[in-house]
Amino acid sequence: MKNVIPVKGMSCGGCKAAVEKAVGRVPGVTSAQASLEKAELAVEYDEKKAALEDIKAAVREAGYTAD
Ligand SMILES: [Cu+2]
Repeated sequence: MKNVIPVKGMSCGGCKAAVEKAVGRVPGVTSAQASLEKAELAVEYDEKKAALEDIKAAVREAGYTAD
């Protein structure tokens, strides 16, 4: 399953890396690519193991806003 989530609050490469790392740790996530320019996160995951809400929660725990 692929999804794109709007993420607010990323302002540099460190933020991008932090979001990707946090989401990459969610079980079932196979790919996480954040874009500073678009203020979004492209994520691929196994929907049997991870829910979109878990991914958003990981973004929020890292300190950013996920719609
Ligand atoms: Cu930053």
